[in-house]
Amino acid sequence: MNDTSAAIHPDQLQLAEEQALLSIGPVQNAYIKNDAAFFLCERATVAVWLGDGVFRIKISRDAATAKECVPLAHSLKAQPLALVDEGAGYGLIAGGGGFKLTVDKTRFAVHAKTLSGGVICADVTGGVTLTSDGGIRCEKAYAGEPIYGLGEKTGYLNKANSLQSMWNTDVYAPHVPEIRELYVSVPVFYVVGEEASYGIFLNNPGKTTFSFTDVNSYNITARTGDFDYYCFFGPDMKSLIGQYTSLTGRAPQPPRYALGYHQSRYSYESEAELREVATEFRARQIPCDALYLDIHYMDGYRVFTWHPDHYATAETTIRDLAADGFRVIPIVDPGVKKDEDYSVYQQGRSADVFCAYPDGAVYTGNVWPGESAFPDFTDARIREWWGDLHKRYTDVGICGIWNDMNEPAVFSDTKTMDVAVMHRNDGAPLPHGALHNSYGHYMSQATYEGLARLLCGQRPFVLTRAGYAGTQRYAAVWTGDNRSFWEHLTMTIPMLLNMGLSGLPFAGADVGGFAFDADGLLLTRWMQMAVFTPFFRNHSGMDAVRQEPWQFGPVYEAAIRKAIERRYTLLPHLYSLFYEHRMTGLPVMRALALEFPDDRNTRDLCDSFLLGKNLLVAPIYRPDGGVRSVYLPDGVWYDERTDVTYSGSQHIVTAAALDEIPTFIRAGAIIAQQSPVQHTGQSAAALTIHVYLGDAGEYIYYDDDGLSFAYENGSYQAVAFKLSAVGRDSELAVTVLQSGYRPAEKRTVRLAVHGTAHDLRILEKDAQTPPAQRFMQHTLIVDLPDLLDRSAVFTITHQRREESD
Ligand code: MIG
Repeated sequence: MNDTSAAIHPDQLQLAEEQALLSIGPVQNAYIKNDAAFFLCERATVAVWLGDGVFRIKISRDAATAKECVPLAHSLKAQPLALVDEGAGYGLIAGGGGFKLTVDKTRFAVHAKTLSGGVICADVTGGVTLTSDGGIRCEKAYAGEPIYGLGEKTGYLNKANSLQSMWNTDVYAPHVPEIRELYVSVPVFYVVGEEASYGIFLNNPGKTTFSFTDVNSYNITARTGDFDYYCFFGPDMKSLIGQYTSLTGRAPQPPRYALGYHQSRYSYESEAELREVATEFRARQIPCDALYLDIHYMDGYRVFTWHPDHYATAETTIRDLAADGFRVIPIVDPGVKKDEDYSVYQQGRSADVFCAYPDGAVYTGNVWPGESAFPDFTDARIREWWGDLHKRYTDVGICGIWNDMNEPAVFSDTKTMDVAVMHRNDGAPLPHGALHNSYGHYMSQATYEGLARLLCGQRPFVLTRAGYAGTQRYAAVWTGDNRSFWEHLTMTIPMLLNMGLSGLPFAGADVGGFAFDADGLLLTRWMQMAVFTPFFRNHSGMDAVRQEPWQFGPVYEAAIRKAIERRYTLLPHLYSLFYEHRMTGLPVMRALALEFPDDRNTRDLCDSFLLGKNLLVAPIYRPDGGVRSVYLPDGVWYDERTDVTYSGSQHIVTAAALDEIPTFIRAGAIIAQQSPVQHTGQSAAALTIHVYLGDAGEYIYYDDDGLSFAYENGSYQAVAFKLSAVGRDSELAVTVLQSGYRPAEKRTVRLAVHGTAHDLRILEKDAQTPPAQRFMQHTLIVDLPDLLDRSAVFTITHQRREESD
């Protein structure tokens, strides 16, 4: 019925029932206790904390406590409050907060204003309500500003006019715009106004909905639990992301191999097949750092086991592949097969680790291994138990784990665990329905922390399908079962951009598409785009055509090799961007709206993106002809392929042959690149700092050993570059910020100066003789072996060629 027009037969159509909403009533009492203000309303308690540029409001049907439902990386630093009775309302201010809240007494509502009176955000009067199905709803005034964030969602970039819902779900059906719930839920969004912007983070891992479809207001509903939200504000989206990630945390520096090219398939079914794939990569000189083991490596899909025939000598294979520069990353699902003879199940039963109903009966659900029990990752003791099990992997040389099915997915009508199951939740038990969206997050935490303990100082790598706000602290995320459709190549861009804005910098989609059949052109164009996405893994489903880089013949293979090599040349830049993320919270892959907030043309733009601040990627995302339009924002832009420049604030048309990727670099850019390698275990022969003249710019180059946690104690190298104009000339200031690491291997270090004039010359300030310099086409190349080792200032002059020669 639902699949035909009968679904919209007039007799079938019923208007969605309006929720009965009940105001939480007037404020009956207000007081300050410790660092919070409490407002006791007729039907709810509201607690308020004020910090610097941020406030937290927790609306509870009963007494409110300060405890967060999912702990944050850093809690809000609450400031001492002053509560003033102003007649119709209360005024609430904090010392250095820079803003004031006004609380309406008769029909509870909060207005947040800056001290100069500008409205930050405001509840509509009586807009805080209880829903008839047990939820809490908050409605705020809205003027149609663009909305960004909301994590992993289909559709385009700007979520204004949309309805979104958070409930981690395993969605194999095609990811179309009307699908509102995918694997990851990050309940954060930004309202970006022309003058000021604010963000709201609702820390509630139950089901929550966000509706931006009305004209003068939007509303947010939490179906279970407290309505516990943070509102932060700032001049622009960058400052909001900084605030959001200072609460929920930032991603650690990934191990370098995690940024290389990864190859996966459901499944490489035997050691022989896995070795064959590895051999092809090296024989064909296509760089690759990791190979994945999907569910067939296990014995009857029992996690932490090996298939007795197909992976009987896994340890040898893993060591051999490691010697050839490949990491092997096995899949681990949460479901533990209910099998009395299986040690993990036995241990789990005796250690009492599985999710259970309030009466103690263990919950089981059907997944790959058949009937299975699910560890209760909401409990620290159980996370530790699970983490320790990974010794079975680390003992054979594994250092990265792929977590799948952790929504959790269950093959049942509801697609997930029974919501009545009671989680331990570190001593504050809550039903699954109230914690659902955090299950995958806690599983990633357990996996990450377990690996960190077992790997003796090496950085773990965890890839997860499900996640929540803060999962960036533990795992990279991939976007699940997309399809080999051009539409999905296109959709990947806004999806990953919003994930980045939602604090998840390390994300990627199955390159080439998971389900359905890719072809050579689609795979090539998708690879070319994915070179610039933070996580870069080709993965495909069991009944889809194979899509390793060589599967569609030599012409496509050559184009794909070139794309993957391009990825490897960009590794120093990517690595530096993860450092920038750690310092600022900014994503690696960025919406143009983030970097060019004053340019209205960037508001909805998502057919291109930036890698960092200045590298604009305009992938070919349709099969028709390799030509597209590109919007270049304000500034001067170099076509990276030719160094031809364009002035910005205009659309241009660009063509890209099968092996080309349209990329544009903004004048003022400084970007570190290296010569390609076959995998990150090899050291590059050359490191080049590219400088694009024509505007001012800054950059921090970052490097460390790529493997250990020594960077946390200063064993890293950070060098700041600052480009500025001095009259007609340019000056490049190099400042060593940290010199606690230096690569062991010898390599060439050089500057490549790109300019519009063909007559550049470089001289170190106060030096007698200029360094040896040459031109490659129009680019000035200067070998400077100690460029990263000492602070220096260079002058780049423009002079006529006759004089310089
Ligand atoms: O229900 O492990 O998204 O990447 O290959 C399918 C098999 C289970 C879903 C993952 C996909 C993986 C597949 N898994």
